[in-house]
Amino acid sequence: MFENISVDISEGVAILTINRPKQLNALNKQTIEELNLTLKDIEENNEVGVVILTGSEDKAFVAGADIKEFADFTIPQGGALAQKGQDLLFNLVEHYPKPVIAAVNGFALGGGLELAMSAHIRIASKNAKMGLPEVSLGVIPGYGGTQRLAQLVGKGKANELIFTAGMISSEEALRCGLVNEVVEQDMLMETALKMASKIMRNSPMAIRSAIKAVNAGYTSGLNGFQVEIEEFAKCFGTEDFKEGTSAFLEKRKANFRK
Ligand code: DAK
Repeated sequence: MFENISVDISEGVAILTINRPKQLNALNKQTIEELNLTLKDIEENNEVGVVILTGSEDKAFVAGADIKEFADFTIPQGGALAQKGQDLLFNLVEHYPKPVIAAVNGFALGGGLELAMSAHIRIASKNAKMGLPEVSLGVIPGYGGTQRLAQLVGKGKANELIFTAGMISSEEALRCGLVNEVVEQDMLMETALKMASKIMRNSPMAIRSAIKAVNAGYTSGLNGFQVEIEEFAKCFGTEDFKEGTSAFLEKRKANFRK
């Protein structure tokens, strides 16, 4: 159905694969739009509890924004595309109400690392290489990279990675907190699926609230503690809360709806 992505939904997990291997899965406008449409569709799909984002083949997750597309941009075009891209994809992923795991299977550079950083959790294969090389092209990260990298690894390390335009190994990414876990490449999807299945044992409504509360602390104008109180209170009115507490008291496993 789509030209640049494939979607595979099974057992509550939607695997979205960016599928432009000849361009190392570089993100062009069309791919961003296809991801946007698919994510919006999946948001309404009660059969899906977790989304996994990955890249096709074993060389790249996403090797950046498609350089051919922005090579001759003007200042207004750059600003418009950055805004549109952030709205259509990167902010959508960060605030997505279902957990999004990035399975980083190779190069995650520029816009590719920015996409992985928008996800809630990152698992990388050993061969993955990550970096924000934008300044080597005369631009800065435009899809939230200056903000999200600093949030994940701290300002000093983010500055180093951005200013040097260098790439780091998956092991270094693990050490600095950029990824949650590193595994052999042939274990990557299995590990992501295992994590998805652990997540799906829990209340989707509570997880949705947790996503809102955690993100609020990183959103200017919002007080994360206050949002936590509000979301905490809302939980007491949910079916999931009734099911979770009843299951505990009845000494059985909770059976939450997706
Ligand atoms: N865009 C387009 N094509 C790409 C690409 C990219 N980002 N990365 C790789 N490719 C293409 C190559 O051109 C090559 O195509 P052909 O020449 O075969 O037609 C093919 O993928 C295979 O790549 P290589 O031959 O280069 O493969 P190698 O193994 O030698 O090297 C590499 C792998 C990942 C080290 C190398 O491909 C590389 O350095 N790629 C570029 C990495 C990079 O600089 N990425 C862009 C970062 S900047 C914006 C918002 C955000 C951004 C921009 C604008 N606006 C809102 C306007 C973000 C910018 C970035 O992401």
